[in-house]
Amino acid sequence: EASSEERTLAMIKPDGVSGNYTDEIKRIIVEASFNIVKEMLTQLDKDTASAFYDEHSSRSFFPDLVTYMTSGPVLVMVLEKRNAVSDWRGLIGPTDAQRAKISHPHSIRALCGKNSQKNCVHGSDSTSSAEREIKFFFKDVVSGLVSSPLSLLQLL
Ligand code: DGI
Repeated sequence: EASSEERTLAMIKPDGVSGNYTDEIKRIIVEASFNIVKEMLTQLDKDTASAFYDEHSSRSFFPDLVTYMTSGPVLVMVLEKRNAVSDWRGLIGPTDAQRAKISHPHSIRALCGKNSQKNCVHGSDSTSSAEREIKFFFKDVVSGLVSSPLSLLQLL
């Protein structure tokens, strides 16, 4: 029933888009019974990538992470199904794609990730993260009022 549906934020990161994995990943998404309710192809700038990963801002890998995330277009999607958050995390596999190839060989990160940074896809890690991240990318179209460059892209 509709009330048990849950939403999560998924992203195909720059290496996934440039490596032409978008169609295969979307096929996996649809076969796993997710609905793709919103999608947006966009290029993250430094401020946007930094804000998205703000919780990691003190980590040593943060500058490299921001450089990577701004290195090319990303495909941002809102996915919907029952247990969307944990089901999508299960499909993408562990953060380190090298590990994923061994422990979760059928996961998406095993398919197209390279290592713990270039790991091809993102998934919200909790329902509260999902809510924040969906708002982060898709909040700004209210009653036809456009208030940010991101939402302009969304309308194209
Ligand atoms: O939720 P995840 O993406 O699985 O993992 P996370 O929230 O711990 O980290 C977010 C992103 O930060 C991850 O997708 C890639 C990057 N990252 C995490 N740990 C490392 C890392 N990048 C590098 N270079 N080294 C790391 O140890």
